Amino acid sequence: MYMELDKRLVSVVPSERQVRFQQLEFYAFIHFTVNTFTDREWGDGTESPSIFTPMKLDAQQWVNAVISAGMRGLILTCKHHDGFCLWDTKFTGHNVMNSPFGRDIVREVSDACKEGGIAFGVYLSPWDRNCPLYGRGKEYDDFFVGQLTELLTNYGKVFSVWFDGACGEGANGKKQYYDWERYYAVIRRLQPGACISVCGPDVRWCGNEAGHTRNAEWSVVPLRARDSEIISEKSQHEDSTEFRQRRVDARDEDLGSRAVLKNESELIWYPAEVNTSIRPGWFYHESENDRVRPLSELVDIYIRSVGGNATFLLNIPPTKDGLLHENDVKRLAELGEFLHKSFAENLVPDSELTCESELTGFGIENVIKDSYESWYMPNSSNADIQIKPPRTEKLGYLIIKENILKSQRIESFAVDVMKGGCFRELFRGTTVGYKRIVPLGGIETDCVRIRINDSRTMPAISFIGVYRSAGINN
Ligand code: FUL
Repeated sequence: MYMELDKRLVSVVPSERQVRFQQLEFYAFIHFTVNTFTDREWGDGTESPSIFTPMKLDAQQWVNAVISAGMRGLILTCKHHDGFCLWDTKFTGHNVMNSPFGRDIVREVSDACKEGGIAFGVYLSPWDRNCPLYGRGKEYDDFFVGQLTELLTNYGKVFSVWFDGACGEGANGKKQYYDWERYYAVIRRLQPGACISVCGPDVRWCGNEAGHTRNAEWSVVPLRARDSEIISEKSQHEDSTEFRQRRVDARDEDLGSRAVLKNESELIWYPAEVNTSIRPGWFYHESENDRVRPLSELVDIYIRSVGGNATFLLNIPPTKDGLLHENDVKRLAELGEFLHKSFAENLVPDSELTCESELTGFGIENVIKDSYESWYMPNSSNADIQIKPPRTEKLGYLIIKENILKSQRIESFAVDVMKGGCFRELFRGTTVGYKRIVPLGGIETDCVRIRINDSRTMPAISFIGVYRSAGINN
């Protein structure tokens, strides 16, 4: 019934840079500026560089903590809304070199990321409350492009340029019309491998900062906005004209079902990123010293984001010393340990794998390889896959991944486990996409069945993983 539509939908696939980005899965945000010293969330641009004294700053400590959590990248607020720059820029004196600290933090962090083998990304706030050129059109664009050029040429490879659309200028405030297309062109020229996130064409803001996720997360969405008025009203994130015309609101619950897409002529691959902080604020506040999110909450967000076809950007704010607080460091290590234990050994390679549907040339055994070269495609949009481990096990999680080079196809699936000689449905899901993690709650069984109930043409599965329960949280 949907054949023509489905064919069109699955023709939308990610760019190479989007695939590489998605494979990072989980990466850190570091919010650090004069706000850390003024105890605020938004600076007003009048802060003196003399207050910036993170004398114990150690970028390696940050990177080690990030790696311990299992994160694969780090995005640094090189300039937040207050305009204070964490690097040695020639475009403004309002920068770290004129503070008592006097060292180029972007240099130290990007070097530490390189050494630690994780990706490095830059957050550069378009809204700048210090720059006198802000609100003066091209003059500010020239300044902004100059800053962008410094960041994208002097600090090695960048995986993400994170553009924040927040702008708190009131009714009489300065109005700057950003030349987004020009910014994007500079990024494509200088760092063709970088994704432009949030106010940009490559990675979509999930629509909230609390860590909430959608039940069904689609990467294929309409190009244009439904109503430009509503989108700028509902979302703090403005973007180019094209962006403002987008027919989806970042906060809408259903962005990509067939019902939403059926009358859309222009579609794009635009995957979601979930961003939230490990603490109540984006910046560190002494009064919130002990308010680090509990492990169970972080695990839950991880499972719903990384395991829900999104990426997870978790903010950890350094203290006035320039170090991550010991509470945060401890929590990150706990999270890393949890993830490590929970996904320690995939039982599928030693299991008996069967599939009721015929194959179209790609073997079911390929789904243990987790590579886009080897995958499995049943010849119909429904399939039952059975996984029989050698012995009865208590199971923690199941992972299914689609080969996103073939777009996102699965619309609905279910997971059953064998109990007392018959299958019992344990989970009913919607989308799979890049990755779906299904909690199995420690259930004891010797057979798991995945039922793909509906798919936009034949499902292309690139990986299946079944894991023993680590005895915590699942
Ligand atoms: C928002 C900003 O206003 C916050 O300060 C923070 O940077 C967050 C990630 O984005 O729009």
